[in-house]
Amino acid sequence: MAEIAAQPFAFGFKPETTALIVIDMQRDFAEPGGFGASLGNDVSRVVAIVPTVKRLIDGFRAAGLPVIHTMECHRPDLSDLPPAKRDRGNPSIRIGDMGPMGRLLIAGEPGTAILDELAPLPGEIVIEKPGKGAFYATSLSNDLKWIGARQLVFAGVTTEVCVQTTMREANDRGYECLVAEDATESYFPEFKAAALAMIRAQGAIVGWTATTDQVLEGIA
Ligand code: TIU
Repeated sequence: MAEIAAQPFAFGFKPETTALIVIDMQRDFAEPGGFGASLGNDVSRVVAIVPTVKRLIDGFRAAGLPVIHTMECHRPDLSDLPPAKRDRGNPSIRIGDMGPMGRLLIAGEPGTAILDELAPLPGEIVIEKPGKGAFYATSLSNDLKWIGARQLVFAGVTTEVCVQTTMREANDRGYECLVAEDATESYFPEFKAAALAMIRAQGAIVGWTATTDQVLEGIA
C-alpha cells in the first residue's frame, strides 16, 4: 500500500486502483456571465485554483492514473431539470436562460464547457451530471467499476456543494476519498474551511484532505 501524507492521518492507496475526479471546472462557475456569477458570487476565487488543478491533473496523467472530469449541465429541453432546482434562489438569470456565454448550464453551450486549460484529453471519462452529486443519474458508478477504481482523489468546485456531495455519495458506495485542499474552492472561504474540517473530522468520517504537493508526492 502506498501512502499520501494527509489529514487526519495517512491515506493508504494502491496506484492501480486510484483515480482523480475533477468536479465542474466549467466556464459557468469561473467566468463573469456564467451560472456562478448569476447567483451573485465573485468567481475570481475559482479562477485562482486553475494552475493548481492543472498541476494535479498533469501529475495523474504523468503517473498513468485515470483522470475523470464532471460537468454540471442539463439537456436543452430541460427534461432533467427539476423545477425545484430551476426556481432555487433569486438569480439574475436562471438555468436554461440565455446569457453572454449561451444558455446557462446547458450541455453543448460555450459557457458550460470545461475551462480550456483543464480540458479533458481524448479518452478521459467526462460525466455530464444534472445534480450536485456526480453519481445521481450518471454512468459514474459503472465507469469506476469498469476502470477498477477503489480510491478517489477529488478537486474542483465548489467545495461544499458539488465536491462534498460527490464525496459523500462516493463514501457511501465504499470508495476511500481524499480531497486536495488547494485544488478545490468555494465562493465562501468559511464554507470551504468548514467543509474540509467536517470531511476529515471523526477519523475521516467522509474522507481525507491533503495538499496538492502531498498528493503529487504520494503518486509520483
Ligand atoms: N458545481 C457546483 O458546486 N455547483 C454549484 O451550484 N455550486 C455552488 O456553489 N452554487
